Amino acid sequence: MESLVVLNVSQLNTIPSPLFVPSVNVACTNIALMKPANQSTTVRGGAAANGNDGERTPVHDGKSCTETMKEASPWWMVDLLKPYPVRVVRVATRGCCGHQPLKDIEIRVGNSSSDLQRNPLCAWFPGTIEEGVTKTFTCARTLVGQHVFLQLVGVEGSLSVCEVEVFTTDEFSNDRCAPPGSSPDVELASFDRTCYELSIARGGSFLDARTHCQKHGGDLVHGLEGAATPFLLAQLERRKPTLKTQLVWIGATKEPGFTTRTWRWVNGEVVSRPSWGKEQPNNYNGEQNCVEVVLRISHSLLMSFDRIKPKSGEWAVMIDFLQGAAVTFLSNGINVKSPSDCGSPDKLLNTTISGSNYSVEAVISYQCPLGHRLVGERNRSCTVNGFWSGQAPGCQYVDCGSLPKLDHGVVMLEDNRTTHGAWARYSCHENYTLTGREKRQCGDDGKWSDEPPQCLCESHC
Ligand SMILES: [Ca+2]
Repeated sequence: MESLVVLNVSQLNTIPSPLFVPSVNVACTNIALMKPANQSTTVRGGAAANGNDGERTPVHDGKSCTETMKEASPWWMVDLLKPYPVRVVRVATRGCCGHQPLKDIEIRVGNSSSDLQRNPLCAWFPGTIEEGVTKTFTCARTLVGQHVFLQLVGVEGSLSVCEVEVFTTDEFSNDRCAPPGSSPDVELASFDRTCYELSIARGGSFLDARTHCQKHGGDLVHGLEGAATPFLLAQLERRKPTLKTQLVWIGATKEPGFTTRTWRWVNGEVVSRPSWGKEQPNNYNGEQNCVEVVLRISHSLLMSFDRIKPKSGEWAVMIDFLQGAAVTFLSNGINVKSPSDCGSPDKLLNTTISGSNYSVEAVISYQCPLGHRLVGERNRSCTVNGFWSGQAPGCQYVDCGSLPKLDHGVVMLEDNRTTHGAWARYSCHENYTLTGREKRQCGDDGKWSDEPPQCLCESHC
């Protein structure tokens, strides 16, 4: 499964985009992969989750693509779990026959999960999209949002797609997360610029789990907060059929001692508000060394217990994913491969970039055509994370207009222009002296600098 995609957007572009015209290859990561998905209705095995399971096959076969019932303006949605700058969405359509092709599709990116029409429009496609193809849509401008919607607008029909990929330059690609010499059964996922390893095919004690994670340069998953928890849960949910076991160690233990109630993450920080499962922790008959936590966002997390006798007297925490017996585990903070460079930087219409060194710590600068002002930061640097700092600046055309004539003198335009950065030079006729500034420049605000000078009489005027 590819995790890093190099898109030459100018080749793939299907929708005219007035602002974003990338002329370079931009390394993008698919951030829709296995995130929570939803749709207006579901029929014939066409679950919303089929739309971002990483399989692009155009043959539905009752399980591979999404499908809604025939209805007015059907939609499909993915929750990216945090807002991302989104620019490219790629849709694999369903193959020939047996289902109506997509027609009049709209793609929206925004932060409203309930009122999809409130989200800004990324792209639309009037007419019918070919069957069994992968079509790339480029947002007219970069949109920052947590939810990406596809909708057949004003159409009475059934929405069926086989894979939707949402690309950003703002997230690690999984291949940056791979520990050296990792085996093929290691599943990687990245979120919020943190790499996670899902050791779904393994089992063992808390200590086994922790040792394994540390060998891979990380530790058992810890410090869970914010959207990282629903992210990991969604990852596990999607892998349910392949999980060796149904209980998952996470990196928290109770401090030793009978009276203490303090739980700590493996990095030493206190677990501030553990959300224990029902009747947990209980250390039933002194036979348990684990306690289940309930992740509040899912109805599928219920209590259960394992049968491992405590060895150390410490308790560890597991996500009780489903009822089960043995233990698998998650790891985070694994060694992220240090990137050697940031790849080609993105740029907006009209801008040019000087500097061709894209390695870490290199600085590039953006230029605008003559007569335009630069909007944003001129310079960007390649950070150690492998991302360019800040945002690509834009260019705005500025014209300060012609200047009034000067009494007893002349005003000359250098380069014969009145646009941004242009200079006007004043001079006086014979016997007159110039008072004030000799030169004025067209500035960012569309106005000439300073006040106009005057030509004052010396004598014999
Ligand atoms: Ca699929």
